Amino acid sequence: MRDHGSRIDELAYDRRRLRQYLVGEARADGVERRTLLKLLAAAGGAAAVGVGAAAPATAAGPGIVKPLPPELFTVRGTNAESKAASWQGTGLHTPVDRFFVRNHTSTPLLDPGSWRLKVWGSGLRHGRESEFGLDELRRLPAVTTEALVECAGNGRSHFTTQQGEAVSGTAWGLGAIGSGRWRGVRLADVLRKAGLSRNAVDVQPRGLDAEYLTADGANLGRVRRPLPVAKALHDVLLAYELNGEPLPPDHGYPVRVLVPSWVGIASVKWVGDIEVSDIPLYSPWNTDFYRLYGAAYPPEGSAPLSRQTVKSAFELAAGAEFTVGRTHTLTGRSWSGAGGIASVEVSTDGGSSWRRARIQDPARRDNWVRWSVRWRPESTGDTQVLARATDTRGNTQPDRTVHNTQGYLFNAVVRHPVRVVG
Ligand SMILES: Nc1nc2c(c(=O)[nH]1)N[C@H]1C(S)=C(S)[C@@H](COP(=O)(O)O)O[C@H]1N2
Ligand SMILES: [Mo]
Repeated sequence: MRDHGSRIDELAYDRRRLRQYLVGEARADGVERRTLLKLLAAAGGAAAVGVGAAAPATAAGPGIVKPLPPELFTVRGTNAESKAASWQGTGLHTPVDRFFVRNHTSTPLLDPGSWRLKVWGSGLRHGRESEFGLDELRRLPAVTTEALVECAGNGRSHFTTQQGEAVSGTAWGLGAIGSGRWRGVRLADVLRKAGLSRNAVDVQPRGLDAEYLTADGANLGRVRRPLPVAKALHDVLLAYELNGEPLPPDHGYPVRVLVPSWVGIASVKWVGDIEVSDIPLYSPWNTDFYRLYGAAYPPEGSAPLSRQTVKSAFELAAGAEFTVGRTHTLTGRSWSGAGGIASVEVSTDGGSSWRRARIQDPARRDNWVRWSVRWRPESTGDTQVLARATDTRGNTQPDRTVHNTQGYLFNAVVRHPVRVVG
C-alpha cells in the first residue's frame, strides 16, 4: 500500500466530496467539465487503493439466497464465483445452481405483486412519468436473447498471480461469468411506451438492493449506471426469465436489465426505476469505477467500459491431475464481447507448442463456444495448459494484459497449472 503521508486527510475528504457530488448531494455550478473529469480521475486512483482494503458490509458472509456448495462455488466476500470445472457437460447455458453471483450488498427479496418499474426523467416527452407492473410487462411482446453476463473484473486475480501486479477489487479467477437464455421485453418497447423524447441521451436503470457503502463508509447510493440511449434501444432486455424459469432472487427477481456483450455492471438487477435524461448522467459506476486508470491511461481514465474482451477457460480445477501415458480430453470455453469465436489454440507444454482445439458450437455473438482437445501426457510432473482464442473480428488473447489499477478486462492467456502423475 502506498504511503499518502500528510495528504491522507485531504485525500479522504476530497473523495467524499466528489462522491457527494456524484450522488447529487453536492453541486458543481460553474465548474468546468474538464476540471471535474480531472477530479474524478484522481478519485478513481484513490478508490483503487481504498476499495480493495476491505469487503463492504456483511462480514457474516454473502447475502446470497441460493445454496453455494463448495464443489460449485468459491465465495468471495458478498459474491460467489462459479467453478469452471463445474461447467463440464452442462450444455451451452449455465444452470442456475452454478451461475455466478456478483452482489454489491445482498440479494433483496422483492414482492412481485407490489413491484413497479418507474420510468421518469427529462428525456421523456412532456416530462411524463410511467409505471409498469410485472403483468403489464408480461403483456408486451416477449423476446428471448441468449447472452453472457460477465463481470468486468473476471480474471482479475491473474494480474497478480501471472503478472505480479497489484489491483483492487474481488480476486476473481475466470468464473465470474455465466451464459443464459433470457426472456423478457425490449427496453426499447418500454421506453417508447413511456414517451421517449428525441432529446434523450442517457438511460439509467437503478437497482432496489440496498445503498452501497464503500470500505471507508462513503454512501454511493443504489447501484445505477447510465447507458447511452443508442445501446438501450439496440438490444437491451428487461428480463424476467432465465433458462425458462422466473429469474432467481440472486439474479434480479422479478426483473433485471440485460445488456448483451457489455460488462456485467450494465445489467442492473432488481431494477426499480429507470431515469431517461436529456443531459449526460454520471454515477460512481461510470466514473470512479469501470474505467481504466493506471500508468498506461490518461489521468482522467479511459472511457467508461462497455464491451467485454476475449477470454478462454478450461473446465478444470487448478492443479487437476492427469495420469501419464493415457489419452485425456481437455474441455473449455471461449468467448468475446466483440463477436463470435473463430478459433481456439491449446498448449499442453506451458506455451511452447500449440494446436487447434475442436470447437463444438457455431460462433455466436454474445455467447461462448465449447471446445475440446486430446492430450496424452508423456512425462510426470507439474506443467501448465493454456488456451488462446481469436474472435471473428480478429482479436486474439495476448500474453499479457496492460495493467489498470482496478484490474478490469483481463484478457491475457491464462496459464492453468496441472499435474501429471504416474
Ligand atoms: N442492482 C444491482 N445490479 C447489479 C449488481 C448489484 O450489485 N446490484 N452487480 C452488477 C455486477 S458488477 C455484475 S458483474 C452483474 C452480475 O450478475 P449476476 O449476479 O446475475 O451474475 O450484475 C450487475 N448488476
Ligand atoms: Mo461486475
